Amino acid sequence: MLATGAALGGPLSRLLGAADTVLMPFENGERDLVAYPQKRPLIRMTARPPQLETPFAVFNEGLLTPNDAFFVRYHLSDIPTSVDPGAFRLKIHGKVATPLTLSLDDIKKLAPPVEVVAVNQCSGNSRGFFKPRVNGGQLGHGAMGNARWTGVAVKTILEKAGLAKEARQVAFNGLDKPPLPGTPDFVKALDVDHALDGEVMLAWAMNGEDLPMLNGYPLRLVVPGYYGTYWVKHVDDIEVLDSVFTGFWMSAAYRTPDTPGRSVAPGTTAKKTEPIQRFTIRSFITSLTDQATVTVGRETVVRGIAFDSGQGIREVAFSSDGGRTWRAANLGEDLGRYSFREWKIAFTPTQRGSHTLMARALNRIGESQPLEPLWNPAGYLRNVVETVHVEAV
Ligand SMILES: Nc1nc2c(c(=O)[nH]1)N[C@H]1C(S)=C(S)[C@@H](COP(=O)(O)O)O[C@H]1N2
Ligand SMILES: [Mo]
Repeated sequence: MLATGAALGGPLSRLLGAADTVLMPFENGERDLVAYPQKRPLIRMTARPPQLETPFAVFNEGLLTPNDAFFVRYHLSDIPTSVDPGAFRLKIHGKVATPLTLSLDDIKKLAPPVEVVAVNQCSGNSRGFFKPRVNGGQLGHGAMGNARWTGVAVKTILEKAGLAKEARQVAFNGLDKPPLPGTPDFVKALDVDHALDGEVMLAWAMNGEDLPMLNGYPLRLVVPGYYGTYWVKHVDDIEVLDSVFTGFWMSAAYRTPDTPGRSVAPGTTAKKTEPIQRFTIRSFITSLTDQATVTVGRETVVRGIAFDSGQGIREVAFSSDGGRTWRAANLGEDLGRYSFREWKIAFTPTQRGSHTLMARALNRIGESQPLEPLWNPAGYLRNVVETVHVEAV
């Protein structure tokens, strides 16, 4: 199937009804759907390293994103494809009283496991919609997922090692390696206070099962409310530093303008930047896709999801007239403040023709989504109110 699709070329294979490509709604949006180990067919953005996006329909199936549908993001091509759980060791070193070398069994026995339902989202999720366009993976809305994570608080590990007084940041490194000596290794750092907050954890399970290899087996960092770039996969090295970490992936990459809204005028650059931090607040309609048809005079229940950086969703407003009037949706089950929150609302079109549907979330500290997109050079943080056009017949 796959070889045929590739040989025939995308548009033709779509005509023939082959299900092996999808078209994202922006320029150069054609992508292959490819199944990797432990994964169902996902939208492939790059092959080396694998970068896979979740088909958006998955977000309407349930609040937790199944492991085999969860997106995959890597920077470096030398990624682990198998890890021996018996031989795996995690090192904790640097500004600590007692450097540690822990096996997976040691780690699982450190303390009763902690659990959180939390969204992992790439900073560049939805980058393909930026206008003007920006460099980087041209992603749709599928570089996010919500899972129940089980593991040990990083606090527990750091306290076992004993932090030195001068400890300032904690750097996390994983098993993936740069393909060439000159390429900087993927290492991310958190301030000590953040690493000690009891929420940042090293997870070994996702939705009750071992992490899929492509999502960081056997251990990954979970940083609730923060962009995926901090969620280091295959973590085997934790170094406590007495200074601010200056590696490439903190000091040059994954930075946003140090301006209100972390945005600049489209097409311009920022004078000052800072490391990317927490999620912006977002919401999506998941039950209806663009160009779907609805029936005049018949009630349609519109469903969607909302999330923010952990303040908690207070309200989701829904509009079926392009933002002229809004009604509050009903919020669904609360799986915790870092989770997707479901919302639903009844919609009965009274007139034939096109309807512009929108959802806009508000959180407990008054943050909401802008009606006009904000812009930054790296294409991060998109959270404009999204629209879905449906046809009432
Ligand atoms: N070891 C390692 N961890 C990593 C990365 C990486 O390149 N290497 N990419 C990060 C980025 S930018 C994102 S968005 C998330 C994606 O997590 P996922 O692949 O499990 O969906 O992993 C993060 N952790
Ligand atoms: Mo990312």
